[in-house]
Amino acid sequence: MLVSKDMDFSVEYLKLDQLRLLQSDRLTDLVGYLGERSEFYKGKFNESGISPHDIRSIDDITKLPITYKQDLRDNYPFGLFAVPKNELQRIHCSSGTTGKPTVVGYTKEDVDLFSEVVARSLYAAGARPGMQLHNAYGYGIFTGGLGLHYGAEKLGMSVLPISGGMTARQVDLIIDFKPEVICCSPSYALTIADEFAKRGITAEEISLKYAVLGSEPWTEIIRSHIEEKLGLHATNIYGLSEIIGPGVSMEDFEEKGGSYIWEDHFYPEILDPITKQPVPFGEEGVLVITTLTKKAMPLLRYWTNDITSLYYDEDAKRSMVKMRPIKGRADDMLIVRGVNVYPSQIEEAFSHVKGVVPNYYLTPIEKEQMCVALDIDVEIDDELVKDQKIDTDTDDYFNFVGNFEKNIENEIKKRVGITTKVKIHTQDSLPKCEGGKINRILKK
Ligand code: DLL
Repeated sequence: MLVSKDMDFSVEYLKLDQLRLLQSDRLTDLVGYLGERSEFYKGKFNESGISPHDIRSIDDITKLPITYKQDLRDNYPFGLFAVPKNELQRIHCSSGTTGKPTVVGYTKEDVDLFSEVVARSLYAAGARPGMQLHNAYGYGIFTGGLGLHYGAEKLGMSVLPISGGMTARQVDLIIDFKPEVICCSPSYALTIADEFAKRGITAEEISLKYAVLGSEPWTEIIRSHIEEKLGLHATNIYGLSEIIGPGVSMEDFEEKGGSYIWEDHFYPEILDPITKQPVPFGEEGVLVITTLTKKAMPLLRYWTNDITSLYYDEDAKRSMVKMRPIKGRADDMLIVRGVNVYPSQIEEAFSHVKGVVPNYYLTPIEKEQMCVALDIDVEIDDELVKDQKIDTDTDDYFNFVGNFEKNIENEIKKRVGITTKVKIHTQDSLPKCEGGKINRILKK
């Protein structure tokens, strides 16, 4: 697909055998490159008795060692770089909150690649050259702000680099500048949507047509709230700083449901979290990615810790593989009385109870370092309460609230298999996302 004279996205439509040939060529080149230039991978190859010559096609990828976040930490800050520092054009760090950050370096070619995959992602999201992007991702060492910025410019869009926070000002500028596209975390898009609603501005009056949302897990209930309140197509963008940043995988605005992995650059595998062996195609496991074309800090089989599965969609426009929405990071999994639970599963259960507003927090209750219960605070739609036509200080209201909470608890029990204690709150009363990623798990 030729988007403009210097932008050609036709690789997204390659036939599978041609794609595998491209990936094979790129992987063999990469392994040779790392064997010559990366002290870290030379060591890894020696340890596992591999010679770069053993890798002849993409099917040999499972012979290669897995790279973990701990490898980046152990080699902080620049130990995984395959180029000298004077060949770098940019440095980003992970947004991790504990310990030293993980550091990622980019050559000029890498920055170009980053812009290309983000431009492709924006295009899949519905953005087109000439449109304006309201970029509410954080600028700074986080890859979201600059990543989307360069990608949008590459696509030929104009960018308002507003960054996250100061919601009232965000909304003022959306009203005045009339951008067609917005990007931010899904939880921050909800906050922006609430601010429009508070001002009495309806979806039809808002200029935005497309929202490019990611950096945290989200489900269909959040999508439908955002789409309805802002009157746009909301699509999912995935990525992680270690691999490049946003733009590893992207949903198409006319398809939704799952996102293409730009596998000409990022080769995906799904491994079993315990055995670390590939699972049968289509089954769930940990997403592991090999960067086929990066120069400054290529990674072989990087263990993202994100849980998903791969699939092909018969009606898909492009030929690349898709992944289902990330269920969560393996670290975010709660074990409630022996049952494994991701916050996204609770969020999904909310969508089966009419009137739940997906602003929620989970508090695991621990006894002797085991999670024995889960308390849930979640908001209820004002309209649903108004429709009851009952005073809030009456027994009838008390019963209505009790029944609503029970409905949610039952839905969670049915779908997730755990017993929870749900407390509902009036709309807009729980803390909102102020920009950036939200943490929905609270510690008691
Ligand atoms: O969050 C990069 C990014 C920026 C992606 C803007 C999308 C949009 P990190 O801070 O390194 O990078 O965090 C990466 O965030 O491993 C996932 O656990 C989570 N994550 C990112 N995108 C999604 C998504 C950026 N669409 C970590 N769905 C990843 C679910 C996501 N989780």
